[in-house]
Amino acid sequence: MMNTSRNKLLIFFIALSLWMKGQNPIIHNQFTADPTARVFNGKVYLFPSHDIPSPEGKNLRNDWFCMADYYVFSSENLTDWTDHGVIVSQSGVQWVDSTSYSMWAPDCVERGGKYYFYFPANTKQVDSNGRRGFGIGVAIADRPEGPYVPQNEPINGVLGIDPNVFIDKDGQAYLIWAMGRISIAKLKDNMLELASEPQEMKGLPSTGLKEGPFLFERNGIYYLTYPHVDKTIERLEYAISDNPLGPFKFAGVIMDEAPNGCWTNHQSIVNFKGQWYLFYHQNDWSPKFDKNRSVRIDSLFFNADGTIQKVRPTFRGVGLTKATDKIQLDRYSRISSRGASIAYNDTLNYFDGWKTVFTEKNAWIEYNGVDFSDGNIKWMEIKYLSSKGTDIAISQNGKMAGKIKIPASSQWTTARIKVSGMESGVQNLLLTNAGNHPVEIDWVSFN
Ligand code: FUB
Repeated sequence: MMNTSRNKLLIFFIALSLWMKGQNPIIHNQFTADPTARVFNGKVYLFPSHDIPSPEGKNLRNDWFCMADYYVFSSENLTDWTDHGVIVSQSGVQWVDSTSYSMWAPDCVERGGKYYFYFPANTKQVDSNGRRGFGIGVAIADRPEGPYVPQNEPINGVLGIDPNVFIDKDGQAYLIWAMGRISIAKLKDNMLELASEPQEMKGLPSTGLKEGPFLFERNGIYYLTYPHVDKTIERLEYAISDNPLGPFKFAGVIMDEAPNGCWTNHQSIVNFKGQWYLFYHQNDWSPKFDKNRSVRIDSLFFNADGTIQKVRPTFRGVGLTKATDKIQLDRYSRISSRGASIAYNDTLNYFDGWKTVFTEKNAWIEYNGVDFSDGNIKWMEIKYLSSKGTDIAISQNGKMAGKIKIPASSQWTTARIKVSGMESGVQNLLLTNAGNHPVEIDWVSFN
């Protein structure tokens, strides 16, 4: 009895520790890539690839993608993410070469109360040239979190990566995948077999790699989105049609090439509670190796004619942050052009995150969407380093709330400082270095 309660308590604390906070990147405990987001039962479920550094002694390239399994995450508010753990791994699927670490971009859809998880991986079987091609497999569950039971064989007649399943309004399901070009075929009602011959999706740019298809429908327009190497690295583009089978017509760029040079990008687009979101990836936790990526979210908007407005990648991402949580100002929504910058806390451990660095008086940083509705704020906690100390001015929604003194400290210190005049409600929080000396800030929090 004692043990059962203790176990329950342990599970509760483990579950708590698995909560991750919003801001970009959104998952903080591992590398994640190729995000497929789906809305199931009022929550957003994220089915990403799981990049890892190549393990030693496995005869693997250490400059290439390395993925052994899939995790699933869920969120009710796009800010707090729960990690539900591994759902499928290369050692648990009969047809997968369990030494290949090739579990690339997946997808998951619901049909008739069952969840169908589609994933590519190298097959055990070799072709006539001794190469192992990519098959696409399916694992089935009763709940989005799993447990998932993989089929013993990959889908017959499909060789490729980046599966995407689209179910149209008439109930017809389609499987779309990439392999040099982007192909589509109808799926049978069992969601496990092709119901038509694969055909190339026509109307996309004829040169440059295209992969990562994600098809969705809005107001009768079918949007085929895909990463494309137009110049040297991938950008996100889309083409439109009045039929899921096409032909499609190139319609524009959704997101330009990553400013940090990440070679790949990969997208999904969902509507959650009336707002459209773009899920994509860059390599924030691994700035020197772009095969260890991390998932981000930004809001996406349509023009009145149905075209998609270009999305600018942000650090701030989406969702509200509670004033009582640690507010990572370095995931800012705006920053002053002089005297303010961000830097990694620890360049030997990028997962330790970032800090805000103010080197000049009047440098400022703004973090929008802070929820102060928890009540009467009296204190600000701040983790900082400032060898001479300084003053910090705090504004909410452009209105000065007050100024606090930061005592000198050459070590990272967490100080609890009295504040007054803080408004409740959702606020854009802006901190200014109002003193004459530099300061570095890891996070702030209010209570
Ligand atoms: O994650 C491995 C591959 O990189 C994916 O399958 C592609 O879409 C690209 O993101």
